[in-house]
Amino acid sequence: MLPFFKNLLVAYLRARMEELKSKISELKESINQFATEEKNKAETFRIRFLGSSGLVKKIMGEMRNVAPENRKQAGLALNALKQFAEEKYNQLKNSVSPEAERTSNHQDLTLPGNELPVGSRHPISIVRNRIISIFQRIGFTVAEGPEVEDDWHNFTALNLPENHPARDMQDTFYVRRNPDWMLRTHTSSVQVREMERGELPIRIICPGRVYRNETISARAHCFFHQVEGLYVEENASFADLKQTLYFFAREMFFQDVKIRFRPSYFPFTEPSAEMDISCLICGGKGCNVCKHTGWVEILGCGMVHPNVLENCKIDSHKYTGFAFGMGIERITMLKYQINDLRLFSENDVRFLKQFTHAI
Ligand code: 2NL
Repeated sequence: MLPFFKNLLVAYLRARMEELKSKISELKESINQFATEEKNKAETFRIRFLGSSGLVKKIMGEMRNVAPENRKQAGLALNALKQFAEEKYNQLKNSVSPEAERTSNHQDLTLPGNELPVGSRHPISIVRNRIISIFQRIGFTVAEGPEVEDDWHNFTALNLPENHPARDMQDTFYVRRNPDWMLRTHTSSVQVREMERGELPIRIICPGRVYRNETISARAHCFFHQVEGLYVEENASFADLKQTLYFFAREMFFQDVKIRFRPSYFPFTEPSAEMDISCLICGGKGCNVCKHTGWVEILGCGMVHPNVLENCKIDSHKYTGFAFGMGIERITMLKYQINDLRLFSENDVRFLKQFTHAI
């Protein structure tokens, strides 16, 4: 062959070889990048690359165009490509689809669980329910009544004198249409209704929302929640009151809690007292919560005033009774160390979420 033609042929074959090499590396790249949303990944791959009209088969045919001295090199490269494609195929065949993985029994039980978006009870509800269940265990039942009350049930029957400050417009929300009506200022009104029914003895607790005309702050709100209790029977005594409330404090807070009673005054009880428990935070040593006294006040109580019994047509010579009242917000604040009353009515999810696992 003439040297000129020979050179031309060599250049041509060299170019074909380079072309084949770059085709091989392109194909290798697309094998590597192979991804599909199709269900049968491995089979899709096989048809595209390894099948009788697949891309690997097709590129094998290009061997024909390769110069004899390059055949070995081209053959090695093509075999390597085929092997690479087969490996990828086996890998696809053996890999488990995420769908299959999700439904298989072979799950990694050490993985953290998926958090379900569960709601939570309001802390006031949690504490109210606990208070109710403690008293239910010693024979009290729940009584409920209207939130809009008349003067008799909210004030007069409870021995509140005509000029008592609680009756003032400043402290009580009256209904404009009828000044005899108001939003109840305590759930004692429910207990008055119960005493009027005249079924004795009485052992009830009255949880519910009550209203006071206050400027809203960290320590006061225009509504809050109360649980009041009433026990009326022949021979009910102050000792019974103490033991009942002692049991309550131990169940509600902790078993070796200490209690003390301080004399107090309420128009509807005589004698009246306030009950303190040893500070939950410092255990009585003195801290900010108990203002360094070692004690925190949790409720007011006393023996039902004879006038109240008589107002409800109960013979005060035959029957005696004790009563108590506590603010659920106060108990909740002590129990969970919450320092602002407004948190209870703002419904800030960051606050409410913290009670997801409380019961
Ligand atoms: C407090 C104090 C108290 C009562 C509520 C009551 C009810 C009737 C008769 C007599 Cl029908 N008393 N309730 C008695 C003493 C105290 O509540 O600090 N509440 C948040």
